[in-house]
Formats: sequence, C-alpha cells, structure tokens
Amino acid sequence: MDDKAKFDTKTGAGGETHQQIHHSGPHTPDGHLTTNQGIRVSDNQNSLKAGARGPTLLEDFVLREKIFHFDHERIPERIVHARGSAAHGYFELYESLSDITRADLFQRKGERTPVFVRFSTVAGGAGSVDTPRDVRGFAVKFYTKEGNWDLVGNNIPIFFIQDAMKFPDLVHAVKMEANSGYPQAGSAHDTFWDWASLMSETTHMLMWAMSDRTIPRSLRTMEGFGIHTFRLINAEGKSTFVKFHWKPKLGLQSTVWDEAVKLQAADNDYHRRDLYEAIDTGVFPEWELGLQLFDQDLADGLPYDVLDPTKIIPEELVPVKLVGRMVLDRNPDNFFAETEQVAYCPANIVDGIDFTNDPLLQGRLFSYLDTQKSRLGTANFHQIPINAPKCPVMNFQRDGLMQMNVPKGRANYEPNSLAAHGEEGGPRECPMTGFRTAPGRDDRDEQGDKLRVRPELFADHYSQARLFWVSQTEVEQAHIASSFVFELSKVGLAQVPGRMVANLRNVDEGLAKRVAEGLGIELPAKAEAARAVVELEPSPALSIHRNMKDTLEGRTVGILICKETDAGLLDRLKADIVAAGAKPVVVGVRLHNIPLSDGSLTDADGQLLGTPSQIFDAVFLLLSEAGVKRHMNEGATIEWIMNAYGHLKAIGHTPETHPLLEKAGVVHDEGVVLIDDFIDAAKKRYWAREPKVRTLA
Ligand code: HDE
Repeated sequence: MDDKAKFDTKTGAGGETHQQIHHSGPHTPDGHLTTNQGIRVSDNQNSLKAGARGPTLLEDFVLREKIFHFDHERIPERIVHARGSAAHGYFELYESLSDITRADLFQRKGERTPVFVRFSTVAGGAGSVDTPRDVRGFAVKFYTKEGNWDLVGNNIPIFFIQDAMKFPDLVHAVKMEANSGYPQAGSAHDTFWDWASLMSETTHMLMWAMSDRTIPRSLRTMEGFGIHTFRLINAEGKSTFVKFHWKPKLGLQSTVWDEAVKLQAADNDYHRRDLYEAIDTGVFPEWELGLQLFDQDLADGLPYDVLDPTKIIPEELVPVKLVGRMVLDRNPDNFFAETEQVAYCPANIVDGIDFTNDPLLQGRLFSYLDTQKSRLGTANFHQIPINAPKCPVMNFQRDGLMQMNVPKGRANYEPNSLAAHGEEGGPRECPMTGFRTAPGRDDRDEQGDKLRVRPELFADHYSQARLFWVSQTEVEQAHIASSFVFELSKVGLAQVPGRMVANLRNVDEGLAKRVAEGLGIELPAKAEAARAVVELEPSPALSIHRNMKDTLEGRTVGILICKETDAGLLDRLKADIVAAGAKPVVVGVRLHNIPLSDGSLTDADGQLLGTPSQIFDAVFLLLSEAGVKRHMNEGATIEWIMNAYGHLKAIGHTPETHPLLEKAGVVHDEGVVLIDDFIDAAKKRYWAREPKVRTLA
C-alpha cells in the first residue's frame, strides 16, 4: 500500500474527524445517523471499496441509498409562480360577520385561524431573481375548523384575460421564448408583446403591469387581491357579492426601475431574505383583510360586468370594509417540505363562501388540482403536512400512490349497513352543516344555450385602463410611460410597438404620444375599440404614491463608516433608527476591527462591495474628514451615493462629506440632510428629484 492508500479520514489526519461533522435533518433520539431503513451508519465519509484504491462496490447500500435519494430530490417546478417565499401566521377576526356569511372562520370576534402564505413572481423559474418587473402571487391558505379555504390571489386586482381559454397562450407568450430559452422572468420580449398587443382585453392589466406595482420594495409593502367576484352566504342563504383585499400595515412602497434592476445584481433573494429576516427578528408583517360587499342591484347598475376579471370596482364606489388582520409570525422550518410542497387551489372553499360564474375563475377551479397531481406526483398530496387540514378528514377515498393513512375496517363504500352488525360503518354526509352551494344566479339571466361567447360588457377593454391612468400621480404616469418604452424597445418584431401604441390611444392620447416619441416611431392610427370608452371618476385608491406611509417602520438604513468615524454619532444614529422601527446596517470598507474616534473597535454588518446602497431605504454617510479623502477615489463609494441619490432616497451625512457628495453629483434638496433632520427625512422618497437624475417618457 502506498502512503495515500493508508490515509484514513477516521483518524482525522488532514481533515475533519468523523465526530466533528454536523448532521442535519431528522434526528434519532440518541443522535445517531441511520439509513432510511434505520440501520446505523458507521462511516459517512467513505464509500465501500475493494481495497483503498480499488473500485466501489455495488454492495454499498449506504452509498446507493444516499445517492439514489439525492438523485430524486427535485420535483417539477410550478408551471407559473415557480419562484416563491412563504411564512406561517394567523388571521384574526375584528367583528363577527355572521350577518353576511356563515363561514366558520368569520363567526367569532377575536378568533384566530392559522394561515400559510406564499408570495411569488409569475414568469420566472424557481431559481430566478426576486425583483423582475412581474406580477406577484399572494396565496393564503386558511386552516379553518371547517376545512381549508385558499384565497389564491395576486398583488394586482385584475388579470390579463377574461376567459380561462386564453391562459396557456398568455403563459406561453410571457415565459422565456420557446426556441432560445430566454429571457428568464421578464415580459420585455417579442412573444409577450406580440400576443398582448393583439389582445386588447389585456390593456387594463398592462397599465398595472407597467406601473410600479410590479416592482415592489418588499413583499411586506404590497396589497393582495382575490381578483374575482366571489360570494358570501349567510345562515339564511342570502348571498352577497364580495371582492377580497389585503392592505399592508406598512403602506404601499415600490422601487424605481433602475433600483429594481440593480437589486437583481445586489441580491437575487432580496424579497425572500427581507421576509425571512423581518419575521426572524420579530418584525412581523401584517395585512388587514378588506371586503368590498355589494348586491345584484349594484352589480346590475355598473357600466362593467362584475364577472369580468379585467375590471375593478373602485373603492370610492364600494368601500373596503376591514374585517380582520393577518400576521405572519413564523418562518417555515423547511423550504421544500412547506414552501415548495404547499398546494393552493381556488376550488378549496368552505361553507359560507361561494364562486361566481367569472369564466376565468371557473377555469381555475379545474387547473390547480390537476397541475398539483402532476407536480406532487400523487392523488394523496393533501396528506402532506403543509396541505393537510387541521380538522378531521373522513371519507371513503382509498389507496393511490403514497397513501400515508391506514384506514381501518372494510367500510370503503357508501351506503353501507356494516354499523348495524357492529362493524365500523364510516362517516355520513351532513345535509344541514355540510358545504351547500348557493343556488343563486349571478349572470344577468344570460344563462341558457351552450355558447362560446362572452357577455356584451366584457367587450369594453379600455375604460378601466383609462380609469387607472387618470388615477395616477404625474410621477406615476411618467413611470408607466417609461416602462412601456423600455419594454417595447426590447421587441424586435417591427409590427408590434405600433400596434401596442394604437391600443394605448384608446387609453390616453398623451400616453400614446409619449410612448411613440420615446420609441421614435410615428403615432399610429387609433385601434378600433369594440365599445366606446366610458369616462369614469378617478380612484385615488389605485395610486401607490397616494397610499404610501411616511414611516421608517420595517425599513433598513445603511450607514457607511470608516476608520475614525465618530463613535458617539454612530451610537446615536443606530439608536434613533431602531427607535423609528427600522434596522441600521453598518457598512465598511472592511468588515472587522474598524477603529472609531474613541479608540474602540467595531465590526461592520456588510462590506462595501457586497452591500450596495440599493438594498437600503435610506443611507447615512458617517465619515471622518480623513475617511472622506480616502473614499474620494473609491468607485464603490461614489456609486453607493449616486445610486441612493438616483433612487430618490434620503441621504444623511456629516458636514465633512461635501466633497464626496459633489463628486457623486448630489444636488442638495430636502432629502439630503444632516443628522438632526435625518430620521424624518428617511421616512420618504424624493420624487421631485427624479427629473434631475433621469429622463422619463
Ligand atoms: Fe394561477 N395557477 N391560474 N392565477 N396562480 C397556478 O397552480 C391558472 C390566475 C395564482 O404559491 C398553478 O399550483 C389558470 C389568477 C397564484 O403555489 C396553475 C388561470 C390569479 C399561484 C394555475 C390562472 C392566479 C398560481 C401553477 C386562468 C390571481 C401560485 C402551480 C384561468 C387571482 C400559488 C399551481 C402558489 C398558480 C393556473 C389565473 C394566482 C397552473 C388556468 C387570475 C398566486 O394551476
């Protein structure tokens, strides 16, 4: 045997000893590592070989099992919404809603129902970035005492299409192109805009998608919506239409596009990390559940159809009644077991809640269970702990791949008379307390012959797109126009941009002109609208800027320090930031042992190159005079300041930092302040600065 062959890892020579290895995963009570058959493993470092340098033996069941399991660790990712992050929490009811619904979770004031919430992007794969321009999924599973209710929504209150028939076309068009496999997680490409510009029913959703709604600052600062009109049914059987809303406690907050792009470079997991860390540090994200309640009379009087998922009902017309709050207070223990395996389904509803004939919703009722059977590989995926109801489940369904339960007896059919003979007869249906479908009709009496048509009012594709446009602030309008220019500038098909602008002329002539000018194309003839555009009252609730909160709560502030930074000021700044409910993050050129003005040593939380300013809500330059001199030639510092300024964030600074600010092109405004004014200034973004830093369409 040569020297190498004699090397034995168990002795620890040249490496970690066997005892030092940390094991994760399920533990035996005595901490021993075992195979899946429970056999104790004596060596987790070396495969079994015929001699130290000989071939590996097929007999090695420990190795075979380990590799076999590893080979099968992946399951198909979701066909849409593949990239997601989730958390556990609870829903707490403010007041009993028994007058409008008999759903058990809405009966008792103060009662808490456990929830599991998964947020997602739509177009990208499971490993794609968190901050592309994209719609966000907002799916809530309520584990009620009477079964699971899934409210599978998005962060935008409408959708691209009106009929489930078009969903595969939408998804094929927006996902990476079929031949090249790119772009990942983005709509700025030929096939999406080719399709969208031919489908004028998408126009309203495109307005939202091109707005800052699709580049949220955090999952914690976005709204959620059930989109479709649903129904609530009370004990007397009375039906009330409902639209579901989630309102974030932190208010709405988005990024600017340049920031979103730079976030992709800074941190692929920006939103996932933000959610996880917030919960981990006890800053529990919270939303209020809001209901828009209305009856058939109101629905009949509207100039749009409440079954059309491309339409909202303005909050100013039907106010949002806040009925409870949802708090996310626990991170998943295991990403795969929980976040990946959770299966939401709009068809999971509880007695007291019901569907409407919205043709998009009706299609969804089929799709989710179907896709989940293929994704999770078995008809028994409802038994996976994250999907299992927290109330008893009893029926005569049996067998199937991966049956985890062991039903007793032979009662696997109904009716049966086994109980009369002393055997277990199984559960019985419950006509009075079981799920009862509401008998009402909600389709304006157009039910009848089998037809492949859409209701008349669905043909209005532009009125609400215009409503959205006129409800935005000037800055928001500029962002929308610029997004259209950006996205269409990525389209190579010559016929597409003009066709899109022709549609936009039905929304707003000014918008269409700005987009055409931004692209450098002739203003095309207006597209023909199937129904005349109705002028609707603007709805301030649709604007992000009008619904932001001046707050530092739940935010993060970056503090750039250097050798000789004033120790007292650093302490004060950190304390002030914490007192305002935010998290201070200290950034330095080096990470450890930074000497401060008083001779003490401190550590930074992040190193300058890996901690760019786009990850913060506001920044402070806490540099000494000598530090400023050193940083004058540090590109990363100049960029740090330029980006904070360009992303319209507050910049706090010491008086010594003027030369640096000047070099970074910072023009003093009310967002560029000294320490005394910093906390107040940091609660806002500075939109008025934007024309100084970029050209908007
Ligand atoms: Fe989905 N959608 N969807 N969708 N959807 C899926 O189900 C589908 C739609 C939404 O975090 C899939 O388990 C059809 C609207 C969310 O796990 C799939 C139609 C809204 C999630 C599916 C729609 C959504 C999904 C893919 C049109 C907002 C992620 C994997 C008829 C109200 C849930 C899966 C999670 C996921 C089908 C339209 C929201 C393929 C056919 C409208 C948040 O079944």
